[in-house]
Amino acid sequence: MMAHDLQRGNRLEVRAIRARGVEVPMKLPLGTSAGTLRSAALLLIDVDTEEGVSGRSYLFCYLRAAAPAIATMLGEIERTVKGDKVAPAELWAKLARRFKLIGVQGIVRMAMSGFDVACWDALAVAAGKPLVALLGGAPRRIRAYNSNGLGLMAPEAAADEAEKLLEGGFRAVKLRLGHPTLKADLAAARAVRNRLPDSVELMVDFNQALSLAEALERGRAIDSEGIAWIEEPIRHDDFRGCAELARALATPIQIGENFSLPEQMAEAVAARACDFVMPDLERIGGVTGWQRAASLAAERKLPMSSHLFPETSAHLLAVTPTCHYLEYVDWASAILVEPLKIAQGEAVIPDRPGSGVSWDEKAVKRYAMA
Ligand code: SMN
Ligand code: MG
Repeated sequence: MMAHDLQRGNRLEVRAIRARGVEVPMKLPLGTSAGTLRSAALLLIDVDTEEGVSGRSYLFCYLRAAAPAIATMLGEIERTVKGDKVAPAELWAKLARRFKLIGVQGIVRMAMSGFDVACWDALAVAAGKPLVALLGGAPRRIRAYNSNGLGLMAPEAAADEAEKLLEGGFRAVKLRLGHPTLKADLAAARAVRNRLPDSVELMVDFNQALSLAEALERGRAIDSEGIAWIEEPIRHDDFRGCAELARALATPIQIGENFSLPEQMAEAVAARACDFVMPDLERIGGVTGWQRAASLAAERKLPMSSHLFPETSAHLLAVTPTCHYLEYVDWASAILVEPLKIAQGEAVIPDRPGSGVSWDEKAVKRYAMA
């Protein structure tokens, strides 16, 4: 009903899409089992409308080389929707038809998602409401875990870093695992768990490092270590394997950052692949895709967290029936006029029009990709 009203009342028309790449250093390196990241390649998107309102979003490109490729896809999106009404669901459908042959996946889907998020921002700005209000909620605090740093590292170094990550009042942090041996994973998890107060939750993320047999073995070893969830222990799309782990292990299995659109999430959920879900804004299909993902999670009563993009995800989690945790990373803070605030370990949704994302142009210039 709301989407319908919005589209009827809304007069905005797409004029142009601008995209710029920046590479911001991470304060703490992110050492995952699939490689170490020391900087974040972000693509900043502005959707300009004929009415003078602009909507903004950013994408996390993983690889610097992906930024110009995604920008090129945004050029194709602009050619496809220029002059159309800013009606996200209709724009998504039109673009999905346009990209049917290449496939709505990979960077095509990321470009579409980034465009969708910027369109929703424009609608909220035009309505003079925070995004959360446009979606039927109200600004509130969202419990967050600190996901900066805490990569694959030696046990004592990990424990030291984990302690520092509690600054800002965080009561949950995430440790990356997937060391060469079970022994090393267990040592890192134990060192961090023992250093943190009992009231602090500790999640672990394998980034798909393990075979199913290894995951069963390491999962059983971790089961008695007081871990809040085991994330992506095996290939992200092995839903049968994930379901076996979810059945065998006491610790909840968390997946979702690799769900490609709500359709794939529906397959995972149907396979009972996990206990918790954590869709990613740029892979689930932007705000439009997130809303369907939230419905799927609600139907199955699955606690739902976010992956990256804490600024927009905070608005979305506030209207997600099974809202669980916001994943907090500070990567975009370097180029935002008003970085997302964390108070007592909770994200504070800004009470101003839109998502609150706007560019600090001086910083954008400093970190601009060549
Ligand atoms: C992650 C996120 C972004 C880049 C690499 C790894 C990780 C997470 O899986 O969930 O934070
Ligand atoms: Mg992860």
